[in-house]
Amino acid sequence: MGKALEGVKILDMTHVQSGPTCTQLLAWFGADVLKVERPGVGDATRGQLQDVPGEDSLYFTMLNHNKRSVTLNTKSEKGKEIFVRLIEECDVMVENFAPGALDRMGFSWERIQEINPRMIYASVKGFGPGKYADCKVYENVAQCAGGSASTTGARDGVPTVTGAQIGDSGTGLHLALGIVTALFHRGQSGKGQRVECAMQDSVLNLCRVKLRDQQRLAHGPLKEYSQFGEGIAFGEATPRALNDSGGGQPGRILKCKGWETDPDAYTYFITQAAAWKNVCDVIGRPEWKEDPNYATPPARLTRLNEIFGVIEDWTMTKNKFEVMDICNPLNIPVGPILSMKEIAEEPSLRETKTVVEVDHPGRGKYLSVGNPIKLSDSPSDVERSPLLGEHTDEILRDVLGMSAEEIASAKEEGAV
Ligand code: CAO
Repeated sequence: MGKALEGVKILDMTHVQSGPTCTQLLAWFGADVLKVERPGVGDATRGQLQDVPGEDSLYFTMLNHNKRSVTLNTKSEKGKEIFVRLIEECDVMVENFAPGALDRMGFSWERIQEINPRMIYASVKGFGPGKYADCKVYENVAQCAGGSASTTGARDGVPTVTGAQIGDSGTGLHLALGIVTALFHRGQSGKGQRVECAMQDSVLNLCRVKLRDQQRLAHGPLKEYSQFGEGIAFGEATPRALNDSGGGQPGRILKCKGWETDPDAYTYFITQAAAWKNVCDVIGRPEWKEDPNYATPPARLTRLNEIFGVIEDWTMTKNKFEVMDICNPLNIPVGPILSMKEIAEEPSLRETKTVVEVDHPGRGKYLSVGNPIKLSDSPSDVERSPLLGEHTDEILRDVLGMSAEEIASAKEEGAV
């Protein structure tokens, strides 16, 4: 079986997390991703948060699977010559340098189009055009500027960033979709185009339900938020709502057996209207099924703290997996709070290759997250990340047709 993106060549000028997540996804789908790195330096994450001294960090290895690494000094004259030839040979160029970095190197979008009109040129930046366009941006800044932090955390606590890397990996995902869309379009038009994703925009896209709530506020309080039932007035902006469900079905994180000593002994419990009668039976409150104070969703909204308190009295008698086993067959949506340790050890995630073990010549075996997008006819096995410049000779020879002498001379000049 062939891979979906076989034959697509990606000139990968990405570093850190947002760009590399994008090109890693494309590599998993079969694209030939040529990661360009500065000679002797490479992607800064190779050396960041190192757990095995002197070896590529997990930060790097887990974001750069299935790629080939070529070292190239794109600021030297010879390096620029080689870079132009790579632009001629590739279908897509991806970068997430600080604003203007590639222009300063002499490779503006106009110049890239001149070299290869079929090129799809994809960039991640912190902000879109406007007054912040020149800013350097990292994950948490994007979470703050995209509306996530102001709507995450406890109402009376500080704005909070999430563990999910929605600014970096989230933007990488958006960019990957932009690239395959542009590739599809090129099939008809024959022309490349520019694809740009701002981290602020991507975070906001993932937070759109909070902008929904901002507009609902103009028409009255947000009744599914706990603070409504607690009689606390709403302000002008969508508030933080701790673990309240983001949708129309009230939900909370509740303690389970063992919570006193296990920080992850919790379940997420949703009182979906359709399953309400089953909830009443499970928690030993069958009378709530007919009681007008509890029988309908609107009646329950002012009593959520009491209702979830009673449900929690029940969940605390079971461990989080027992809660799942009991509720699932009754169509009550619940989910255990899984620790990273539990996820790493979960057999079903290993079976689907969502969690994979990878062998690396320097650091040995480590766990990674495989491709979460499964295509029925296009397998995507995870291959280890490349060492710095591991494929330089191979790429210069096979992709650009350079002779051994030319490669040796480029090395002598410090261009590769
Ligand atoms: N040869 C020669 N020079 C190279 C090179 C190569 N192969 N690869 C990179 N460089 C140069 C760049 O041209 C740039 O030089 P100038 O500053 O002289 O133009 C320099 O290396 C470093 O680029 P940078 O400014 O992007 O790096 P930084 O560490 O200072 O900033 C970051 C990092 C992430 C804040 C910034 O790149 C950025 O804002 N990117 C866009 C937003 C983004 O993706 N953020 C997510 C970060 S986590 O995923």
